[in-house]
Amino acid sequence: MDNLFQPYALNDTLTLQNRILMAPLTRCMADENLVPTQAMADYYARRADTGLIISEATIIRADGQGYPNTPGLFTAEQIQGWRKVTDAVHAKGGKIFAQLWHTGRVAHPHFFGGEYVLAPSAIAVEGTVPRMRELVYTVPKAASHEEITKLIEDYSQAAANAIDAGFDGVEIHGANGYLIDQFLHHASNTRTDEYGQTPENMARFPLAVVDAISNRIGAERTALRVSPGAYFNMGTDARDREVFDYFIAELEKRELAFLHLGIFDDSMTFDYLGGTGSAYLRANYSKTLVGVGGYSAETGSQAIADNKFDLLAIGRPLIANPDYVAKVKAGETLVEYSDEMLASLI
Ligand code: FNR
Ligand code: 8K6
Repeated sequence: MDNLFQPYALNDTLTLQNRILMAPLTRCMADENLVPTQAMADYYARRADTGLIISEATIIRADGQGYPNTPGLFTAEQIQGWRKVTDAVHAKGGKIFAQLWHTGRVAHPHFFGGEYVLAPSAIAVEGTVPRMRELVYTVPKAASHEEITKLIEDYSQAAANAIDAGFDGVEIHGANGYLIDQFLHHASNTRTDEYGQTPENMARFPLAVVDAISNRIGAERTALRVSPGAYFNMGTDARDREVFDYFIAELEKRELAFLHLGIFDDSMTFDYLGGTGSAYLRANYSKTLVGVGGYSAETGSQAIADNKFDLLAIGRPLIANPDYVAKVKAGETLVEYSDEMLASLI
Protein backbone atom coordinates (compact mmCIF):
# COMPACT_ATOMS: atom_id res chain seq x y z
CA MET A 1 0.00 0.00 0.00
CA ASP A 2 3.05 2.23 -0.30
CA ASN A 3 1.48 4.18 -3.15
CA LEU A 4 -1.09 5.64 -0.72
CA PHE A 5 1.62 7.26 1.37
CA GLN A 6 3.47 9.07 -1.39
CA PRO A 7 3.00 12.84 -1.68
CA TYR A 8 0.94 13.96 -4.66
CA ALA A 9 1.25 17.31 -6.45
CA LEU A 10 -2.18 18.53 -7.54
CA ASN A 11 -0.51 21.44 -9.32
CA ASP A 12 2.20 24.07 -8.69
CA THR A 13 0.25 25.50 -5.74
CA LEU A 14 -0.87 22.42 -3.81
CA THR A 15 0.95 19.23 -2.86
CA LEU A 16 -0.78 16.64 -0.68
CA GLN A 17 1.18 14.71 1.95
CA ASN A 18 -0.45 11.41 0.89
CA ARG A 19 -3.12 10.08 -1.45
CA ILE A 20 -5.85 9.43 1.10
CA LEU A 21 -8.57 12.08 1.08
CA MET A 22 -11.31 12.47 3.65
CA ALA A 23 -14.54 12.30 1.63
CA PRO A 24 -17.13 15.02 2.29
CA LEU A 25 -19.43 13.77 5.05
CA THR A 26 -22.56 15.63 6.15
CA ARG A 27 -22.84 15.44 9.94
CA CYS A 28 -25.65 17.92 10.74
CA MET A 29 -23.76 19.28 13.76
CA ALA A 30 -23.48 23.02 13.04
CA ASP A 31 -25.22 25.35 15.50
CA GLU A 32 -28.63 26.94 14.93
CA ASN A 33 -27.06 29.70 12.83
CA LEU A 34 -25.30 27.05 10.71
CA VAL A 35 -21.96 28.06 12.24
CA PRO A 36 -19.27 25.37 12.69
CA THR A 37 -18.58 24.60 16.34
CA GLN A 38 -15.43 23.92 18.35
CA ALA A 39 -16.38 20.22 18.37
CA MET A 40 -16.29 20.31 14.56
CA ALA A 41 -12.86 21.98 14.59
CA ASP A 42 -11.58 19.22 16.89
CA TYR A 43 -13.19 16.51 14.71
CA TYR A 44 -11.52 17.78 11.54
CA ALA A 45 -8.16 18.39 13.26
CA ARG A 46 -8.10 14.74 14.35
CA ARG A 47 -8.09 13.85 10.64
CA ALA A 48 -5.38 16.32 9.57
CA ASP A 49 -2.98 13.51 8.62
CA THR A 50 -5.07 12.71 5.54
CA GLY A 51 -3.68 14.17 2.31
CA LEU A 52 -6.70 16.46 1.99
CA ILE A 53 -9.88 16.88 4.00
CA ILE A 54 -12.95 17.76 1.97
CA SER A 55 -15.40 19.38 4.36
CA GLU A 56 -18.96 18.23 4.80
CA ALA A 57 -21.21 19.86 2.20
CA THR A 58 -21.64 23.53 3.14
CA ILE A 59 -24.50 25.61 1.82
CA ILE A 60 -23.77 28.71 -0.26
CA ARG A 61 -26.96 30.48 0.85
CA ALA A 62 -30.03 29.96 2.99
CA ASP A 63 -32.33 28.45 0.35
CA GLY A 64 -29.80 25.71 -0.40
CA GLN A 65 -30.55 23.89 2.84
CA GLY A 66 -32.06 20.41 2.73
CA TYR A 67 -31.08 18.90 6.09
CA PRO A 68 -30.93 20.20 9.67
CA ASN A 69 -27.82 21.95 11.01
CA THR A 70 -25.72 21.77 7.87
CA PRO A 71 -23.08 24.51 7.99
CA GLY A 72 -23.07 27.57 5.74
CA LEU A 73 -20.50 29.89 4.20
CA PHE A 74 -22.59 32.99 3.64
CA THR A 75 -22.49 34.96 6.94
CA ALA A 76 -19.56 36.59 8.76
CA GLU A 77 -20.22 34.33 11.76
CA GLN A 78 -20.06 31.20 9.59
CA ILE A 79 -16.79 32.36 7.99
CA GLN A 80 -15.33 32.92 11.48
CA GLY A 81 -16.53 29.49 12.60
CA TRP A 82 -14.83 27.85 9.64
CA ARG A 83 -11.66 29.86 10.38
CA LYS A 84 -11.40 27.93 13.66
CA VAL A 85 -11.65 24.68 11.73
CA THR A 86 -9.08 25.57 9.06
CA ASP A 87 -6.66 26.94 11.68
CA ALA A 88 -6.93 23.72 13.68
CA VAL A 89 -6.31 21.56 10.60
CA HIS A 90 -3.39 23.72 9.42
CA ALA A 91 -1.82 23.71 12.90
CA LYS A 92 -1.55 19.94 12.54
CA GLY A 93 -0.06 20.13 9.05
CA GLY A 94 -3.23 19.25 7.15
CA LYS A 95 -5.04 20.71 4.17
CA ILE A 96 -8.76 21.30 3.77
CA PHE A 97 -11.16 22.20 0.93
CA ALA A 98 -14.73 23.40 1.50
CA GLN A 99 -17.43 21.50 -0.34
CA LEU A 100 -19.88 24.09 -1.73
CA TRP A 101 -23.50 22.99 -1.81
CA HIS A 102 -26.92 24.04 -2.95
CA THR A 103 -29.45 21.24 -2.72
CA GLY A 104 -31.87 22.71 -5.32
CA ARG A 105 -35.12 20.72 -5.25
CA VAL A 106 -33.83 18.66 -2.32
CA ALA A 107 -33.99 21.84 -0.20
CA HIS A 108 -37.01 22.39 2.00
CA PRO A 109 -38.70 25.74 2.82
CA HIS A 110 -38.99 24.50 6.43
CA PHE A 111 -35.29 25.19 6.98
CA PHE A 112 -35.14 28.78 5.76
CA GLY A 113 -38.70 29.97 6.16
CA GLY A 114 -39.14 30.50 2.43
CA GLU A 115 -42.09 29.98 0.13
CA TYR A 116 -40.47 27.72 -2.43
CA VAL A 117 -37.24 26.06 -3.47
CA LEU A 118 -35.42 26.58 -6.78
CA ALA A 119 -34.47 23.94 -9.33
CA PRO A 120 -34.00 23.71 -13.11
CA SER A 121 -37.60 22.54 -13.58
CA ALA A 122 -40.78 22.24 -11.53
CA ILE A 123 -40.34 18.52 -10.87
CA ALA A 124 -40.38 17.38 -7.25
CA VAL A 125 -38.03 14.77 -5.87
CA GLU A 126 -40.08 11.90 -4.47
CA GLY A 127 -40.38 11.23 -0.76
CA THR A 128 -39.60 13.03 2.45
CA VAL A 129 -36.59 14.62 4.15
CA PRO A 130 -34.55 11.84 5.86
CA ARG A 131 -35.06 11.67 9.62
CA MET A 132 -37.73 14.41 9.33
CA ARG A 133 -40.44 12.25 7.87
CA GLU A 134 -43.17 14.84 8.26
CA LEU A 135 -41.45 17.04 5.64
CA VAL A 136 -42.60 16.03 2.17
CA TYR A 137 -40.47 17.43 -0.67
CA THR A 138 -42.19 20.33 -2.45
CA VAL A 139 -42.60 21.04 -6.14
CA PRO A 140 -39.74 23.46 -6.87
CA LYS A 141 -39.96 26.68 -8.83
CA ALA A 142 -38.08 26.56 -12.14
CA ALA A 143 -35.31 29.14 -11.72
CA SER A 144 -35.66 32.26 -13.90
CA HIS A 145 -32.70 33.66 -15.83
CA GLU A 146 -32.23 36.30 -13.12
CA GLU A 147 -32.30 33.64 -10.43
CA ILE A 148 -29.74 31.57 -12.33
CA THR A 149 -27.43 34.59 -12.64
CA LYS A 150 -27.77 35.22 -8.91
CA LEU A 151 -27.03 31.57 -8.08
CA ILE A 152 -23.79 31.74 -10.07
CA GLU A 153 -22.82 34.93 -8.21
CA ASP A 154 -23.61 33.33 -4.87
CA TYR A 155 -21.50 30.26 -5.65
CA SER A 156 -18.62 32.56 -6.54
CA GLN A 157 -19.08 34.61 -3.35
CA ALA A 158 -19.18 31.46 -1.21
CA ALA A 159 -15.89 30.35 -2.80
CA ALA A 160 -14.34 33.72 -1.96
CA ASN A 161 -15.72 33.35 1.58
CA ALA A 162 -14.10 29.91 1.80
CA ILE A 163 -10.72 31.42 0.97
CA ASP A 164 -11.36 34.16 3.58
CA ALA A 165 -12.11 31.39 6.07
CA GLY A 166 -8.69 29.86 5.41
CA PHE A 167 -9.63 26.93 3.19
CA ASP A 168 -6.96 25.73 0.75
CA GLY A 169 -9.58 25.50 -2.00
CA VAL A 170 -13.12 24.39 -2.74
CA GLU A 171 -14.83 21.33 -4.15
CA ILE A 172 -18.03 22.26 -5.98
CA HIS A 173 -20.71 19.72 -5.08
CA GLY A 174 -21.97 18.79 -8.51
CA ALA A 175 -22.99 15.27 -7.47
CA ASN A 176 -25.66 13.17 -5.75
CA GLY A 177 -28.77 14.75 -7.23
CA TYR A 178 -28.34 18.26 -5.83
CA LEU A 179 -28.73 21.55 -7.76
CA ILE A 180 -25.84 21.32 -10.22
CA ASP A 181 -26.52 17.63 -10.89
CA GLN A 182 -30.21 18.47 -11.42
CA PHE A 183 -29.26 20.49 -14.50
CA LEU A 184 -27.26 17.56 -15.91
CA HIS A 185 -29.96 14.88 -15.84
CA HIS A 186 -33.07 14.68 -18.02
CA ALA A 187 -35.18 13.41 -15.11
CA SER A 188 -34.85 16.78 -13.35
CA ASN A 189 -34.20 19.16 -16.27
CA THR A 190 -36.97 19.60 -18.85
CA ARG A 191 -36.21 23.26 -19.61
CA THR A 192 -36.79 24.49 -23.15
CA ASP A 193 -34.49 27.52 -22.92
CA GLU A 194 -30.69 27.67 -23.21
CA TYR A 195 -30.31 25.61 -20.00
CA GLY A 196 -32.17 22.52 -21.24
CA GLN A 197 -32.68 19.84 -23.89
CA THR A 198 -29.21 19.62 -25.44
CA PRO A 199 -25.94 18.55 -23.79
CA GLU A 200 -24.47 22.00 -24.34
CA ASN A 201 -27.48 23.70 -22.76
CA MET A 202 -27.76 21.29 -19.84
CA ALA A 203 -24.07 21.78 -19.01
CA ARG A 204 -24.32 25.59 -19.26
CA PHE A 205 -25.15 26.32 -15.61
CA PRO A 206 -22.66 23.79 -14.15
CA LEU A 207 -19.87 25.17 -16.36
CA ALA A 208 -20.81 28.75 -15.49
CA VAL A 209 -20.42 27.91 -11.79
CA VAL A 210 -17.07 26.19 -12.42
CA ASP A 211 -15.80 29.15 -14.43
CA ALA A 212 -17.07 31.83 -12.04
CA ILE A 213 -15.35 30.12 -9.12
CA SER A 214 -12.14 29.40 -11.07
CA ASN A 215 -11.95 33.05 -12.09
CA ARG A 216 -12.56 34.18 -8.54
CA ILE A 217 -10.14 31.96 -6.57
CA GLY A 218 -8.05 30.21 -9.25
CA ALA A 219 -8.68 26.95 -11.12
CA GLU A 220 -5.82 25.36 -9.15
CA ARG A 221 -7.92 25.76 -5.98
CA THR A 222 -11.17 24.64 -7.61
CA ALA A 223 -12.32 21.02 -7.75
CA LEU A 224 -15.59 19.40 -8.75
CA ARG A 225 -17.57 16.33 -7.70
CA VAL A 226 -19.87 14.73 -10.27
CA SER A 227 -22.30 11.81 -10.48
CA PRO A 228 -22.62 10.75 -14.12
CA GLY A 229 -24.70 7.80 -12.92
CA ALA A 230 -28.12 8.73 -11.54
CA TYR A 231 -28.50 6.91 -8.23
CA PHE A 232 -29.42 9.28 -5.40
CA ASN A 233 -32.35 11.76 -5.44
CA MET A 234 -32.44 11.21 -9.22
CA GLY A 235 -34.16 9.09 -11.85
CA THR A 236 -32.19 7.35 -14.55
CA ASP A 237 -32.28 8.33 -18.25
CA ALA A 238 -29.98 6.88 -20.93
CA ARG A 239 -29.80 10.29 -22.66
CA ASP A 240 -27.74 11.57 -19.71
CA ARG A 241 -24.74 9.85 -21.27
CA GLU A 242 -24.32 12.43 -24.02
CA VAL A 243 -24.76 15.25 -21.52
CA PHE A 244 -21.86 13.94 -19.45
CA ASP A 245 -19.78 13.17 -22.55
CA TYR A 246 -20.03 16.86 -23.45
CA PHE A 247 -19.64 18.13 -19.87
CA ILE A 248 -16.57 16.04 -19.07
CA ALA A 249 -14.94 17.01 -22.39
CA GLU A 250 -15.41 20.66 -21.40
CA LEU A 251 -13.91 20.01 -17.96
CA GLU A 252 -10.93 18.36 -19.63
CA LYS A 253 -10.12 21.75 -21.19
CA ARG A 254 -9.93 23.41 -17.76
CA GLU A 255 -7.09 23.07 -15.27
CA LEU A 256 -9.10 22.10 -12.18
CA ALA A 257 -7.37 20.79 -9.06
CA PHE A 258 -9.19 17.46 -9.44
CA LEU A 259 -12.38 15.74 -10.51
CA HIS A 260 -14.08 13.56 -7.89
CA LEU A 261 -16.67 10.86 -8.49
CA GLY A 262 -19.78 11.13 -6.30
CA ILE A 263 -20.97 7.61 -5.46
CA PHE A 264 -21.66 5.49 -2.38
CA ASP A 265 -20.44 2.24 -3.93
CA ASP A 266 -18.11 2.24 -6.94
CA SER A 267 -18.94 -1.39 -7.75
CA MET A 268 -22.34 -0.12 -9.02
CA THR A 269 -22.53 -0.20 -12.80
CA PHE A 270 -24.67 1.96 -15.06
CA ASP A 271 -25.85 0.58 -18.39
CA TYR A 272 -25.67 3.92 -20.15
CA LEU A 273 -22.13 4.56 -18.91
CA GLY A 274 -21.01 1.09 -19.94
CA GLY A 275 -19.70 0.24 -16.47
CA THR A 276 -18.78 1.93 -13.21
CA GLY A 277 -18.70 5.67 -12.61
CA SER A 278 -14.95 5.70 -12.07
CA ALA A 279 -14.24 3.71 -15.26
CA TYR A 280 -16.42 6.11 -17.25
CA LEU A 281 -14.61 9.18 -15.87
CA ARG A 282 -11.18 7.63 -16.32
CA ALA A 283 -11.93 6.88 -19.99
CA ASN A 284 -13.10 10.44 -20.64
CA TYR A 285 -10.92 12.59 -18.40
CA SER A 286 -7.11 12.48 -18.34
CA LYS A 287 -6.33 14.72 -15.34
CA THR A 288 -6.36 14.04 -11.58
CA LEU A 289 -9.30 11.80 -10.69
CA VAL A 290 -10.44 10.93 -7.17
CA GLY A 291 -12.08 7.54 -6.66
CA VAL A 292 -14.41 6.67 -3.79
CA GLY A 293 -17.16 4.34 -2.73
CA GLY A 294 -16.74 1.20 -0.67
CA TYR A 295 -12.96 1.03 -0.88
CA SER A 296 -10.60 -0.18 1.82
CA ALA A 297 -6.98 0.98 1.91
CA GLU A 298 -6.05 -2.32 0.23
CA THR A 299 -8.60 -2.21 -2.59
CA GLY A 300 -8.05 1.53 -3.06
CA SER A 301 -4.29 1.12 -3.27
CA GLN A 302 -4.77 -1.64 -5.83
CA ALA A 303 -7.14 0.56 -7.87
CA ILE A 304 -4.48 3.31 -7.92
CA ALA A 305 -1.84 0.76 -8.94
CA ASP A 306 -4.18 -0.38 -11.73
CA ASN A 307 -4.49 3.26 -12.87
CA LYS A 308 -8.25 3.38 -12.20
CA PHE A 309 -7.86 6.74 -10.41
CA ASP A 310 -5.11 8.84 -8.79
CA LEU A 311 -6.35 9.63 -5.29
CA LEU A 312 -8.56 7.65 -2.91
CA ALA A 313 -11.32 9.29 -0.88
CA ILE A 314 -12.43 7.48 2.26
CA GLY A 315 -15.78 8.23 3.89
CA ARG A 316 -17.41 5.95 6.46
CA PRO A 317 -14.17 4.33 7.69
CA LEU A 318 -12.93 7.83 8.57
CA ILE A 319 -16.08 8.44 10.64
CA ALA A 320 -15.32 5.28 12.59
CA ASN A 321 -11.55 5.83 12.79
CA PRO A 322 -10.30 9.41 13.29
CA ASP A 323 -6.79 7.93 13.19
CA TYR A 324 -7.47 6.00 9.97
CA VAL A 325 -4.21 6.99 8.22
CA ALA A 326 -2.01 6.11 11.21
CA LYS A 327 -3.82 2.80 11.72
CA VAL A 328 -3.51 1.78 8.07
CA LYS A 329 0.17 2.72 8.07
CA ALA A 330 0.79 0.66 11.19
CA GLY A 331 -1.29 -2.27 9.92
CA GLU A 332 -3.70 -1.97 12.87
CA THR A 333 -7.26 -3.27 12.82
CA LEU A 334 -9.91 -0.67 12.00
CA VAL A 335 -13.13 -0.09 13.90
CA GLU A 336 -16.07 -0.97 11.67
CA TYR A 337 -18.46 1.85 10.72
CA SER A 338 -22.08 1.74 11.84
CA ASP A 339 -24.86 4.30 11.30
CA GLU A 340 -25.21 4.86 15.08
CA MET A 341 -21.82 6.60 14.94
CA LEU A 342 -23.49 9.51 13.14
CA ALA A 343 -24.98 10.63 16.45
CA SER A 344 -21.71 12.12 17.73
CA LEU A 345 -18.45 13.59 16.45
CA ILE A 346 -15.50 11.49 17.50
C1 FNR B 1 -21.91 11.12 2.61
N1 FNR B 1 -21.50 11.47 1.33
C2 FNR B 1 -21.47 12.81 0.97
N2 FNR B 1 -21.06 13.18 -0.27
C3 FNR B 1 -20.91 14.49 -0.59
O1 FNR B 1 -20.51 14.79 -1.72
N3 FNR B 1 -21.18 15.45 0.34
C4 FNR B 1 -21.63 15.17 1.58
O2 FNR B 1 -21.83 16.08 2.40
C5 FNR B 1 -21.81 13.80 1.91
N4 FNR B 1 -22.30 13.43 3.12
C6 FNR B 1 -22.32 12.12 3.51
C7 FNR B 1 -22.70 11.78 4.80
C8 FNR B 1 -22.65 10.46 5.21
C9 FNR B 1 -23.03 10.13 6.61
C10 FNR B 1 -22.22 9.46 4.31
C11 FNR B 1 -22.13 8.04 4.75
C12 FNR B 1 -21.88 9.79 3.03
C13 FNR B 1 -20.91 10.46 0.42
C14 FNR B 1 -19.43 10.24 0.77
O3 FNR B 1 -18.65 11.36 0.44
C15 FNR B 1 -18.84 9.02 0.03
O4 FNR B 1 -18.97 9.18 -1.35
C16 FNR B 1 -19.50 7.71 0.44
O5 FNR B 1 -19.61 7.62 1.84
C17 FNR B 1 -18.76 6.48 -0.10
O6 FNR B 1 -17.47 6.37 0.45
P1 FNR B 1 -17.15 5.28 1.63
O7 FNR B 1 -17.94 5.71 2.83
O8 FNR B 1 -17.60 3.96 1.12
O9 FNR B 1 -15.67 5.38 1.83
C1 8K6 C 1 -28.48 13.87 6.49
C2 8K6 C 1 -27.34 13.71 5.58
C3 8K6 C 1 -27.60 13.82 4.14
C4 8K6 C 1 -26.46 13.69 3.22
C5 8K6 C 1 -26.17 12.39 2.70
C6 8K6 C 1 -26.67 11.31 3.57
C7 8K6 C 1 -25.97 10.04 3.49
C8 8K6 C 1 -26.65 8.95 4.20
C9 8K6 C 1 -25.87 7.72 4.44
C10 8K6 C 1 -26.06 6.54 3.62
C11 8K6 C 1 -27.15 6.50 2.63
C12 8K6 C 1 -26.91 5.58 1.51
C13 8K6 C 1 -27.71 5.87 0.33
C14 8K6 C 1 -27.16 5.29 -0.90
C15 8K6 C 1 -28.04 5.44 -2.06
C16 8K6 C 1 -27.80 4.41 -3.09
C17 8K6 C 1 -28.99 4.07 -3.85
C18 8K6 C 1 -28.82 3.00 -4.84
